[in-house]
Amino acid sequence: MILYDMIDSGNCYKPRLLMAKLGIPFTRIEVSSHTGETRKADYVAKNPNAMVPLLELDDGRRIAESNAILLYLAEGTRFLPADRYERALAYQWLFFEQYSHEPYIAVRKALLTFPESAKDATPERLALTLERGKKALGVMNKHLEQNAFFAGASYSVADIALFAYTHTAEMGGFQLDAHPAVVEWLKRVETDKRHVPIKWVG
Ligand SMILES: N[C@@H](CCC(=O)N[C@@H](CS)C(=O)NCC(=O)O)C(=O)O
Repeated sequence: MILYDMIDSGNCYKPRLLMAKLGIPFTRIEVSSHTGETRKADYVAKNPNAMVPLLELDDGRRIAESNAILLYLAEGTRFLPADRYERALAYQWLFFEQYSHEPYIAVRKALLTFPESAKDATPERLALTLERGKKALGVMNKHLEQNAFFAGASYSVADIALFAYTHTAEMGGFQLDAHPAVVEWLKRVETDKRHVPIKWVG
């Protein structure tokens, strides 16, 4: 399989982390938004939404959207709960990550650290992303005060999706110390077997 990838992207880290844990070999092709490669015609022909990650299967079919890629790779493994309710919880947290977490926590980090995003870092946008990102961390913390992981009793794709940008949230100006159950969960994720850091390239 080929992963069209961007090394410092949390969305791209999600499939890299799962493939590392599953021991799935893959070819990595760097397509960086920093240099505009995601918007070049040959890449847009592969993913009309002009974003990474994109997984290309051995038969040439492709899957976009990091969480859809996670679900594809996790099918039949310990990373997707077999129980119907727990599987629905995994979906719940994947949708939460994309609608209530990533647009604030990932975006605020990009606004503060990507030179090409500096022009978009208006005080209003920084204030909104801070408020909504803190809310998301609060929701996670409340869940984790009662549960070790997000979907049932064990580590799943939901933990991978939420770990991707939570572990670097401080780069976006969020204080993780204010969310102690989140800090404990980050340690649990980092010590789960075959964990790799964000810049692991296979
Ligand atoms: N919802 C998408 C979001 C992917 C996304 O935001 N990718 C960024 C890198 S983290 C990107 O490719 N941006 C392209 C651009 O800004 O031109 C997913 O989860 O895969």
